[in-house]
Amino acid sequence: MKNKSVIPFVAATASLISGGLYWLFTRYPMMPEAASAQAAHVDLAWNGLLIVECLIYAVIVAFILYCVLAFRDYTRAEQGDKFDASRGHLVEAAWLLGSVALTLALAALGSQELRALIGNPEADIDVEVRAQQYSWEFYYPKQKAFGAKLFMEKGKRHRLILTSQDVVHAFWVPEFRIKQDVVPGKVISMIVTPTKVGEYTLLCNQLCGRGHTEMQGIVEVVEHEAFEENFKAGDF
Ligand SMILES: [Cu+2]
Repeated sequence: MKNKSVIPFVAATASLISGGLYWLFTRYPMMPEAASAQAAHVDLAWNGLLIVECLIYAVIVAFILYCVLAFRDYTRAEQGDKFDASRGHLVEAAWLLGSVALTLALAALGSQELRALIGNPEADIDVEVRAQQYSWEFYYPKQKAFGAKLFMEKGKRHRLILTSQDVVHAFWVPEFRIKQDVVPGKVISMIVTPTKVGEYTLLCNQLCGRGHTEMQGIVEVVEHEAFEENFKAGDF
């Protein structure tokens, strides 16, 4: 026999579990501080998905709890009540339509965010980023200068022109939230707009050999004056 009195308990428990998870993930974020204009788009997608996932999780937990508690046979009868499956199609249709709508909505949001990230190739500053086992090198074609670190101006759009001299590497600065494979034989461009002055670590994110974990670089983001000053003496 169906026992509807469990509904408040089921609703409260499911909300508590998924609300608790959401609190945990937002209280202790998995991402470091955001330091680029692109990071806002990635974080929006990440946090939006987190909300959707917690809601879906609540529905699933509620459904399982409800089935376990509401349909439990306390009489321990030999044979249970007849199960009425006539409304099953309705549940299936609702679940299918809901999933399709959610998938399309997420795909629309995803393409919009992706366009915001890679749709506009315009840039203020060009930097050629050359990867090789196990170091990074930076060249500024306009300033005609080589750099031992990636020097960037706050608020400017930088076009990073990525090439590899040997194997596949990947450019990754977690604070910028962008990651791009660097493939030998290919020239791949990527736009980054740093928004916070500071020093960050550039990591290689593709296993590229025995020295992979040491393949790190320094990224320094400075204000306009410091950026101009830096190139006065040529290479840095
Ligand atoms: Cu590498």
